[in-house]
Amino acid sequence: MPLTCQTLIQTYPAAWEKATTHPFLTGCHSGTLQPVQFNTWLVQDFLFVKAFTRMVGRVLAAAPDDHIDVLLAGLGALKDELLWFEAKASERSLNLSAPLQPTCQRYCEFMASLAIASYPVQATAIWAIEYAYNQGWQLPGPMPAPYTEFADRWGNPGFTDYVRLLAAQADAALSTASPDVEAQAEAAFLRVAELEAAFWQMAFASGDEGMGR
Ligand code: HMH
Repeated sequence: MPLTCQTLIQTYPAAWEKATTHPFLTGCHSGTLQPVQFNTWLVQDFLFVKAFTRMVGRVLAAAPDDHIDVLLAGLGALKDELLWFEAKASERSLNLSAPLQPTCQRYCEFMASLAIASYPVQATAIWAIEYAYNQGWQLPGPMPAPYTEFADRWGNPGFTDYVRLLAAQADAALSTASPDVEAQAEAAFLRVAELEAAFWQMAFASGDEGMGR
């Protein structure tokens, strides 16, 4: 039986749960998150999305003809998303040319390393990255202001459909993959899960420095 996205989720429920549930997200839901925590996430996620956009561009270059349309739509949405991040940062007077924190840096390096991976591995990673936010922002339930629009960006029905199309494309690519490529796709999925959990923790922990905690 070929590897599929659904198999990955079912095989590694604990890793996926850590990727998609975190006190950062429940803190948004309950209103207990501190502004410094959210602002750190906002700036680092802008830097992340810039690197992710470059990754999707590279994957587009490797994609079969019938996968171009979905990836191109994804890139169109990312163009809008980068402008939206700039607007949100400006509302909060945040500096988007801040340095990457080590966890964000690690995630960006992982995405850069996928340039030499084969297409089924790349397609699996893109799906996992988008599905993590699609689930993570929705799982706590409706988010209060000012987080509503953030939850909606990755939880809206159009984005959910896009993630389903990404899963279908990853499944199609995996259906003819060798056992070695399957193993690489599985490793990429687990790496995304680990980096997602670390990314939430990076933002959640900010503000703790030098406060004796
Ligand atoms: C860390 N993972 C992270 N940020 C994002 N914006 C997404 C996934 C979804 O694109």
